Amino acid sequence: MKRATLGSVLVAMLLLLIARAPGVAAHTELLLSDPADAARLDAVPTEVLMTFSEDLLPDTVKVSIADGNGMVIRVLDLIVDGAYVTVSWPAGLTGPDYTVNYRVVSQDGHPVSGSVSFTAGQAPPSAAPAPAVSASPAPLLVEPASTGSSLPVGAIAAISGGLAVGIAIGFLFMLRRRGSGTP
Ligand SMILES: [Cu+2]
Repeated sequence: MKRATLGSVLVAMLLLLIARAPGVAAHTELLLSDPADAARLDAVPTEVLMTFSEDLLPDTVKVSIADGNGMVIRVLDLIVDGAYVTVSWPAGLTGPDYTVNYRVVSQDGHPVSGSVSFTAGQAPPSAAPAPAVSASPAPLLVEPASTGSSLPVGAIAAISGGLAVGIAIGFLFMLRRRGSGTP
């Protein structure tokens, strides 16, 4: 009885610890952004505006923008005002796919990261379209390796040889029985 009570107290304490662990409880989150996530724009924006649910520690805000062509630019030209972040659009990115990655720390000290992705403008025309049909199809038949074939063939021969001997013995027994059975 006493042991059971102690056990349940320990379980309750453990659950409390898990609930208080960073990352489990709800912290700062991005409430909205402009451009919005999954937006489709005609041209790249001059700024990206992000609104978070809590005031941020200004020096902790890190933003980078990646395009779909492998370029990632860390944006240093940004303004943090309470829960608002204004990011100036950097030069050097090519569209049409963009991902804005952010990492912020709110007043409670917990880091939160995430991203906003959108498309802007048209995809540049591809210089060399990939050919749809291959000129030389891959061979369908593959020759067996000469080194590996000798052993299995021998094994098969031995097995079939043994089988033939067995059948022959069985056949002889049957003939003998039939011969002894007839008067
Ligand atoms: Cu938090």
